[in-house]
Amino acid sequence: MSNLVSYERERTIGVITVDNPPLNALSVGVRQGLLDGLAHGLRDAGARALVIMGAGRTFSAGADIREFDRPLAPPDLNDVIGRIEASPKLVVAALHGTALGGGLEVALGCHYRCALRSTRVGFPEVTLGLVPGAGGTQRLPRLVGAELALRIIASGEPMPAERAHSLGRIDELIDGDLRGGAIALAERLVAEGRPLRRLSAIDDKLEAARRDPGIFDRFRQEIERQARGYLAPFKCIEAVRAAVTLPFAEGLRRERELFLECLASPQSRAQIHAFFAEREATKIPDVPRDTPTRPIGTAAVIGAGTMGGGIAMTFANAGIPVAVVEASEEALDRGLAVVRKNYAATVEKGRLTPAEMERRLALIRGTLAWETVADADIVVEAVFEEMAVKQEVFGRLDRLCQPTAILATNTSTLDVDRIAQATSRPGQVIGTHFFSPANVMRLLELVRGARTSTETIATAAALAGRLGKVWVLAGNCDGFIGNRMLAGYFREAAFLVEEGATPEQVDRVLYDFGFAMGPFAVSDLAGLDVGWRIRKGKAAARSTDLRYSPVADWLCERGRFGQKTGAGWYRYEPGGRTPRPDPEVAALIAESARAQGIRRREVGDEEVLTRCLYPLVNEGARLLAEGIALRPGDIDVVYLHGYGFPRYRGGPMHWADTLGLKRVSDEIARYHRVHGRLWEPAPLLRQLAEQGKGFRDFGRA
Ligand code: T1G
Repeated sequence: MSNLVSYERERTIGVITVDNPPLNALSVGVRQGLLDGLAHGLRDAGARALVIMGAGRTFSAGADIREFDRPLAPPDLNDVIGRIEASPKLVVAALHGTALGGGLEVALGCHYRCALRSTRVGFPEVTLGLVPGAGGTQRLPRLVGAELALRIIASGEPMPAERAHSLGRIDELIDGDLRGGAIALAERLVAEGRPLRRLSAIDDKLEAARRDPGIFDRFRQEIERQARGYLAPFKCIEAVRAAVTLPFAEGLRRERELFLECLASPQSRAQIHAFFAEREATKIPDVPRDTPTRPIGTAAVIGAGTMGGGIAMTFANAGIPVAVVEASEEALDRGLAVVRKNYAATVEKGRLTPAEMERRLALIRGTLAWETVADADIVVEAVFEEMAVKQEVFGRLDRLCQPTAILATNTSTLDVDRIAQATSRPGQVIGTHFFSPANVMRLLELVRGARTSTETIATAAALAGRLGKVWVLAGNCDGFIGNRMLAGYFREAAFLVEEGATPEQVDRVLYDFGFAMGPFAVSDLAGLDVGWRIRKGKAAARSTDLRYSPVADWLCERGRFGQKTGAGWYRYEPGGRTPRPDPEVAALIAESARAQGIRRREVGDEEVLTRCLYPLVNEGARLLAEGIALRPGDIDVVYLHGYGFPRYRGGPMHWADTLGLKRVSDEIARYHRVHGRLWEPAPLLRQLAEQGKGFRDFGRA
């Protein structure tokens, strides 16, 4: 037996154990080991039945995703599962941890399944741009019916074992010793003479769908909106439809066709890139995994505004008691009322019980007494975005907080080092840039100052995990990673409409690319006054020789802040959120063009797309060269989780690689010739392009 899969018999039950840390991925060695283990069990005359289980923390997390960038080596997982299912001896799958993807498909090839209650089972393939490729789309419908199988497979969501048990996906829940429980179950099934339940041969559960083939089109319509632009969810529907309309063997062949089509798609490569980039982002070269961290038992947030309230909710959602400090009773009451309203809305949607809402609210303590921060292990400042205000707050916190407390700033653009200088503990100061709404958006930019200690970084990273955040470590600069890159995106959008495009054309192009909203609709949603205040703060420092579009300022001067005032780049019906083109805005844009001597012209969609997205790539290359971002994948993670970049494109840097950096670099050079200094190509981008490389090669020898 290989060291990846072992076989031993206990009484009359042969136990086949997969041991491929950390997650028993079904690598080629494991697949071969399963075949060998099965053959051993069938030869073992003393074994009347078999159990298949996983060692370590989980049954199996599925196929080894790292094998997907090369031709799939034999033995094929379908063959392995087919042999398990055809076994003349009864086979029980014993599940714990996560039985996902191919792992769950192996379990479905077994005749019975048992699991610890803590187990989660699911088909996450669709989140990788794939469909289950080893019989999952053919066997699951035969177990739970086509309609439920559609939802399970196209959602990619794992399911707790108890719910799976109620649906018949798991036959028995085991408490305590899984191995012992599985062996006992196998012995009982044999003693009772229970049949070898081969799902490939059972199709009574498909009758309902055969009588109502409309379920597939209804389901397609149901997911149309949120799966817009994605390929895999719709291929999942086709695979399940094949289970209903074709004999098993043909259905399996159809599934394999769909799987290979998805595997070869740029969408799957992008989503697999995102999967690994999210994990790579948590590896900081000078902050190893065993860096000591400080325990975070209690927190405090300074400021109960939109950000402060959302951050407080994030702590409460993680079960961490949090004090919220405000300057006035009125501001505090307003902030806490918003928190309660947010929770109530979640309860309304059925995603939180009233009891759980009260439990979380009880963890949030509003106060005007700054002394409350004295026992906090971390304090997150979320006050007005003005340096003087933040420095005053940090000086006060430094005096009031316990010596070991971490002082975090939620600033979105200001200099973390200057904030840290207001304290006697710069090593314990870090940027924690939450994205609004903080209790919903998963991205957290951790910003290391020049003197932020590795222990502080490690502690903040561990906390980010507890808060359910996807975090990326950024160096300290104006705008860190995300906002610094975003400046060019909005700048070019404003320039394009002065040159002849319209706000609705620009928004449509970015929407069609895959963003939920284009730049003008986003600005109206977020509020134009936010950027206006920042621009006014920097007006003195702005280079006068660089093109600048005043239209956004003009809109703000007219009180057009966006949806909240009923008008911004678009106008809105009272209480409405549908953007409507506004002739008044078109006139302002034309006036700005005239004042700058810009001759308006027809602007094509391709130019709109590249003029808006290439600045992200160009600035991203600069961030890499400056060390503000450690990896191109880190930048992609920021944009996927913080800015709604479509996941099936992989993020701006991955997307640029799919275009080829030579093309991107040449087009940026052309824009540089036409539009001047703002389009100065980043040296790293040009260098990679000249070497025929991609960002994927950055940092590799
Ligand atoms: N293949 C290869 N590596 C994997 C892996 C996998 N399936 N799953 C995790 N890893 C690596 C991961 O990159 C990280 O590496 C380490 O393991 C720990 O992972 C044929 C086609 C199971 C919920 O999509 O969702 O089966 O950074 O940090 O937080 O139909 O891992 O340490 O070097 O995520 O405890 C379907 C993917 C595959 C599951 C555990 N399966 N994994 O989370 O650990 S396609 C999946 C996860 C398939 C079949 C189809 C999570 C987890 P490193 P981690 P975790």
